[in-house]
Amino acid sequence: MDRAVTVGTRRTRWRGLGTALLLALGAAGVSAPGDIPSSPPRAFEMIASRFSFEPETLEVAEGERVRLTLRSTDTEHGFSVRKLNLKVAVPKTGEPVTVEFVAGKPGTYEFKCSEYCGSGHGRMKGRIVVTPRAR
Ligand SMILES: [Cu+2]
Repeated sequence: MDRAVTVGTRRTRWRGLGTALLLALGAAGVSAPGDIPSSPPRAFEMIASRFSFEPETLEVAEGERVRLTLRSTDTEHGFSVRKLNLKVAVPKTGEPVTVEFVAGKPGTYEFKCSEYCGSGHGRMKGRIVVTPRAR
């Protein structure tokens, strides 16, 4: 994977279509059919440190494209969302890691640290809450 330094050039893009997820590394844009919005992604930043994520909860709207930038303040952590088939390492250098995804369906998507980081690793988790769009 590309290991450039800045957020803008280092990116893993994920697209979600309902429960079917496609991984497109380095894709230049989102052109998937269906209900993917063409608006720019909603950006969030998250700090990983022993033994929590800050913020612990992200709230996004159904179908919204999300760009999440993670940083570690201490050691190597990981960020994984099993229901979104998403997993990324968050290096101990503090270098930012950006993931993009679309949370297609309303619900709660738990995420957790996927890299053993010490005694509290097991409680290092949080959630993405996807709220339904008004229809
Ligand atoms: Cu951990």
